[in-house]
Amino acid sequence: MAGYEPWYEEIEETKTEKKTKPPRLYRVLLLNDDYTTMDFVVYVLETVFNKPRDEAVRIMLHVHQRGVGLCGIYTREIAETKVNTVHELARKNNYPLKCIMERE
Ligand code: TYC
Repeated sequence: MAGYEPWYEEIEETKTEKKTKPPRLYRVLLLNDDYTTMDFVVYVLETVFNKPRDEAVRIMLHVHQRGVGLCGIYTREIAETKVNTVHELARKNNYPLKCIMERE
């Protein structure tokens, strides 16, 4: 085909791959408080963070004993959505549960 040079496309593709930076990642953390029930925290870890029951219990107990615990590591939009979902669920159920995100 006139004017079609397949080797040119390959060079362009390689350049694109090199320029694409990996997205920034954020840790999503749960904070302890004296009022939220352990069952509710386990429920949040299962439903919002997709943790199996045994891991959800382990994370909940870690937060209860140490004050803070890691729920997962996500890109910014996903981390923001998880934090908002936790706060919405907590508010609807009258718990003061707090969730924060921080740069990896
Ligand atoms: N400390 C709470 C209690 O004794 C349980 C709890 C665990 C609350 C983890 C919040 O992120 C939390 N009922």
